Amino acid sequence: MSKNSQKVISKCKQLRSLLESNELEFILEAHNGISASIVESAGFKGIWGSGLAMSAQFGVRDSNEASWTQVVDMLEFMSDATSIPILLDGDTGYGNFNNMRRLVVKLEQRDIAGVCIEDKQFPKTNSFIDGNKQPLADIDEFCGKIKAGKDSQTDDDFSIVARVEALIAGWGLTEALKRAEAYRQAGADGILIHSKLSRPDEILAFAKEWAGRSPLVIVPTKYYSTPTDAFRKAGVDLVIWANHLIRSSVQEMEKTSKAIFDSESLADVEDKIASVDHIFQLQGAEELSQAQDKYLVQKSDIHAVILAASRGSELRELTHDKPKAMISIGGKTLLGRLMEGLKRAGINKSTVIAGYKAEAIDLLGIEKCINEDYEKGDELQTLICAEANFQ
Ligand code: SPV
Ligand code: MG
Repeated sequence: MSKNSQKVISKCKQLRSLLESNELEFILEAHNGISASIVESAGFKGIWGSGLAMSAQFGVRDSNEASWTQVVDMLEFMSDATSIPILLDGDTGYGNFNNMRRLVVKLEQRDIAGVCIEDKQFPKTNSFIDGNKQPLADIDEFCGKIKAGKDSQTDDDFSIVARVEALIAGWGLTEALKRAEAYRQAGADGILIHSKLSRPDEILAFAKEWAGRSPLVIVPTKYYSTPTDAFRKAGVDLVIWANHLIRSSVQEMEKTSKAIFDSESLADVEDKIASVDHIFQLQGAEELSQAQDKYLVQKSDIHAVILAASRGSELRELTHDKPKAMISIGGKTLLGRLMEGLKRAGINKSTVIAGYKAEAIDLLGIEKCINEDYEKGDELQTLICAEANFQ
């Protein structure tokens, strides 16, 4: 299939397929543009826009201290940097049904494929901080929020996942199932059942009772040692690895900053960190330089040739050990002055043709050609020496 006839599958459709596929699927947390593109490069089919990770990278708490528009602005960078779908951790929807409606509209505008909202109250706090003290939302109010979100989406494939916090808050399996069923009936495209236990028992019990009524999503942060196959067998549809890039980058940043501080040098860290070229590559620098070649007519395309081969014997002893181009006037050589003038005119590439005392022409950053026959004083011949630099 030619490139142009390839059908691009919308991000909303891609996320919906992950939720509804018959395979167990996985998405990984990202918290900014570069981490999002790393998730995609690793091969993941989707991104979790984690509230914990995004608030952490802003340096604030996971308690709605970052405003929802700050979150959405960051998501835009993440979405622009990638071609896989993002499921936003939308906390409680940042308010009531009306805030939820506006959130969905703004997410669709920025090509975010779906949002997960949790049945807690605004402002929420992370489920792993005093989970059982956290008040849950009223079921009917939360169902209204789901309906309002579904009624606001313009793309049928935009997904709203309802996150059940009953197990986190210590309300038990029956309450969790009751809530999940109510949210399913309100129109949720999937149910995220969350747990803070280090064993998967309550999640597996939930999955058994849920019995595939709608796509089931889990976040095994605390029960991480459970073999993934157990989730597969339990009929889970989507696993969210929720915070592992922010945690790994924090650990590396701490190590690197301590090493640089302690050693007052970069020598020990240089080969332990990503190269500057790798950062350029992740930023897509290559594409920009191709685009520049295509669209930007630059003065720097102009290549100057400076003929500096002759001695300038009229200047006698002044040119005893250097060509006239290297005579200094007011602390600056003639050649240096000329190069500055070229730079000011936007001409950054020059070839200097040296001959007499060529070694004396030692200005930084110049490209030098030598005319061995400079004594003939044939300027055309001098010019020809630069021919190779114009291939
Ligand atoms: C997040 O990644 O922000 C989540 C998942 O909500 S958790 O932190 O496990 O609650
Ligand atoms: Mg969160």
